[in-house]
Amino acid sequence: TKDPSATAMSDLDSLLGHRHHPSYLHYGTAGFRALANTLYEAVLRCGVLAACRSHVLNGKAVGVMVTASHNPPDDNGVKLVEPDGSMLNSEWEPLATEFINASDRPAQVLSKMVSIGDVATARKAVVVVGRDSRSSSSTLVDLVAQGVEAIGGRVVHIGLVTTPQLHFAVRARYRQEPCNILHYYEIMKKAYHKLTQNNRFRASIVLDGANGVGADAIKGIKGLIPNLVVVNKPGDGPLNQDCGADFVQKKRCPPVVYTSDKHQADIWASLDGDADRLVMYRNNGDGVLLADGDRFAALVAKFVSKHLASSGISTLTVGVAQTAYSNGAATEYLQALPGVDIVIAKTGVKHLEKAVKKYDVGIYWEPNGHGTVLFSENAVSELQSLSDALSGNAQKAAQVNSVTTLLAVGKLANQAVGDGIADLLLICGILCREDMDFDAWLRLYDERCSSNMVVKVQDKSVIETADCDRSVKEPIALREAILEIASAQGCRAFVRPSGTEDVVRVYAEAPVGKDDLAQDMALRISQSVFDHCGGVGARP
Ligand code: G16
Repeated sequence: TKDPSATAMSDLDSLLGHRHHPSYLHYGTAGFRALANTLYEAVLRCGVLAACRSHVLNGKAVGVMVTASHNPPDDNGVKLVEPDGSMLNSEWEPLATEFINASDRPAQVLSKMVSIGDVATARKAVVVVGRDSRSSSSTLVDLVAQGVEAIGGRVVHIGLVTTPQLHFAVRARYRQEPCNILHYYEIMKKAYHKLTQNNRFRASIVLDGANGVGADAIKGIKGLIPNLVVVNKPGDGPLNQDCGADFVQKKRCPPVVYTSDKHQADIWASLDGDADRLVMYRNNGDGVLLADGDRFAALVAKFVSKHLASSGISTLTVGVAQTAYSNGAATEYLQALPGVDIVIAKTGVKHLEKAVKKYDVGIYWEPNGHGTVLFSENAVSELQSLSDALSGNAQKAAQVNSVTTLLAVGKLANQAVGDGIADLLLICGILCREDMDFDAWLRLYDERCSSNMVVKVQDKSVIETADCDRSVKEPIALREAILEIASAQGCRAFVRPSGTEDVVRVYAEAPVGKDDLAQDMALRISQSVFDHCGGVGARP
């Protein structure tokens, strides 16, 4: 008799064939990303991989999102989501990289983690698949499904969704809640009303949807923010081009609005292509006064720490995770908040998520606008028990108010991943409750000047970083150049290879009011990167 496992492996090898994507792909900051038309084979294999992951987790549904988020329209990507809605288990990342790149007998690679024959015969793997609005996404979804089904797994299609909606749906299924997008909106609406205590958010907002799926998804919360106008919807212009959260945050300038109407509002906000990031700003025509992810973290941490103190619960720990990009002034602000720990993590939500998981209330935001606040099971149950115990106690109204508020924050914030739409409601809800306007929010601290640049090099992997990307280990000449360029008082700078694009990112920070210095440092460091790491194209 034939060994079923060997048969399944050879069948799979012949389906997967030979690797033909042009370059070695890494499971990077947010999964695999590249030009969409180079990804077919990798995406098919991701379907197989996701089914295997679900199988080893005893048939719990795993998620696959087809998106390249903030990247240009011709790119696409794929990332895997664990059954509880978190990012793919980090032990599986190297396996994913090895499997996707194996040019010969790829099934052998997988068999290190799982017996392929078992997956195919048990037929219990379930994979929930979603996609963003890119024109290439439907084809890639079909390939994911083909990969899942090739080894007997079942696909649950949730169609066109934001990345956070996919994470939410996978987590909901795990918790035996309805795995659909209606449920997502219902939970948010209820929590928003609790948080605002049914008060109206008065300021007007123009929301830039980056010409992506977020501009459609926001319709689900229609009416919660009465003066909200959405611009840059799918089809208005190219995805993320000269608009969206990444553009506004990096360039510090307002988005292009692709329709001819003129818009004015108290506050502007930009989502990115798959709506997992949000930044807010005052738009003064040629520049912006930006509330980036650091400001979100500061406002949320201040609010949470105040309500924890007045809830009377002293046992819950609070941690805020930041990255190398976090502004020094934000770090100092957070350090001064009572009972709040600060931790630094490598760039990438997957690292921040891990860094705050040990806290009862874990707050993380990257300055690029990607973040959320996570409440542990323990935090929710302590708050819920106190809420039950105090129910109807008029003498403890302030305490009840704080407990109810914290529970609402934990429901409104996406508990799986950073979510631009949930974050918009969370920030508006907190501003409303605190009776704060946008300028008062910006006054929480004076941001230091910073500058971001990107440099193209032949091979970005020649750069090795240390200390959560805050210093360069290799090449030594680059390391020394950065130390020298950023040696002035109150300055710092670093470079790191991007995990989502084929570029090296450069960041420089200088004291308040020294914008020219920050820009000059970023330029000189970009030139060093170009000189020491094989720059491509025009020297910066
Ligand atoms: C992704 C990650 C973020 C990360 C960003 C940039 O964002 O989810 O955590 O900050 O890429 O990463 P890198 O600097 O390595 O290119 P998105 O919105 O594209 O999914």
